[in-house]
Amino acid sequence: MSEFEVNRAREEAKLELLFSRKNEIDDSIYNGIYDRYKNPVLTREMVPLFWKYDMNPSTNPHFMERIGVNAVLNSGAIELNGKYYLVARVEGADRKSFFAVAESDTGIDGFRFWDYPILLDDVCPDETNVYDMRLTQHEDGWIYGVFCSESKDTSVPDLSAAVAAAGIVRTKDLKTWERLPNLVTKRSPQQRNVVLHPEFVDGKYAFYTRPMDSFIDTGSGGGIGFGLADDITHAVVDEEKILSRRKYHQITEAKNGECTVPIKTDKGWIHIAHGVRNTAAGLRYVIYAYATALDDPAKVIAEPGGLLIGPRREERVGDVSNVVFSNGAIVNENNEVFLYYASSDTRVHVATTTLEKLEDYVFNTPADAGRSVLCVRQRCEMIRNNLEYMNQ
Ligand code: M1P
Repeated sequence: MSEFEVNRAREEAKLELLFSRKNEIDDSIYNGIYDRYKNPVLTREMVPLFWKYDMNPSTNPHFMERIGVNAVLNSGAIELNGKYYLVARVEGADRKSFFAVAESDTGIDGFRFWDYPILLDDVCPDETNVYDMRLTQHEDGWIYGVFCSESKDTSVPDLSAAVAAAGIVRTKDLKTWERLPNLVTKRSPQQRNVVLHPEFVDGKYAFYTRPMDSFIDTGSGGGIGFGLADDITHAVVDEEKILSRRKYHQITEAKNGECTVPIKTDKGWIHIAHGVRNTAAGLRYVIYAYATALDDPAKVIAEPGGLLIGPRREERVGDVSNVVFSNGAIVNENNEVFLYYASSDTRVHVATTTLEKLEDYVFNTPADAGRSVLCVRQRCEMIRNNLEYMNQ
């Protein structure tokens, strides 16, 4: 066999092994709220070989990567006709991200990318990078993808200065995508982590926003915002009301952002979000949850204290270490919840739970008491109750 044939056969075998590998719950990391799994559901190793290699031996005798892939991370998620779909952020070796659909029968393993990534309409000549698409099955009949559209900020001399905006696309089948104008938020110069609510609110399209003064720092942006737009084809939000606030010495201190499309339950909308704090080792991203009223998705009714998912074990290391980030969840017809999250901007995992358990977590976890002494009191009360009950 030629060098090309040997290398190709080995790499194909490795790929097939990854696709056929069954995923299992990792019992060693129990918390009763959700299950983590032994394997990630998507990694850079699961990208089709023909996305990276020239598959023709006469032009690529060494079977050498021509256009590499660096990472597969923050993925939007949707269930359609009983199949689980992720619209993953794929980051090329050239640092440019793009979107690609991966499909699975189970939601926990066997994710395979479709043959082609999504080629967006080239409507923004200044747009350099796109990432982190949230998929909303809206009651108007469309599936919307809202993502970060990043351009260079040419108004300042800093080479790294950038502007983040919310790009909007829509589709019915994840195959044909129509690009709509980017969201305009009148009061906020930059936006990232924007999510479209699945239902009309007061007859309007409702967005969860994340007002920011600059590209990295949210600055005066107080947290996750909420605003209404009359027309999705020219979406403009005049006012943003802050619902999940950044708070001193809580997990949201440095910044936060809406993660997934809110999940409708009998008790309210359950929101999955990320919170960021600064540490000597850099920013640390965790995932948290909160709930808003069914009849007013901008009114917070439950704020469980602390993190829901934090980076653990190998999740803690990657291109941007100490990060978990989510932008997609699926609730299937059995009320099973599949929460997709990326670790350290490198690979995608799933955590599974049920709607009932998620509700229990959100509505029965005490709020952050705000100060150590109050948190210890909170914990002592539970210990006292437990000891009384256990010693009966
Ligand atoms: O690197 C961690 C995350 O940083 C950004 O999130 P945020 O806007 O909240 O800071 C995003 O670029 C995200 O893609 C990335 O995972």
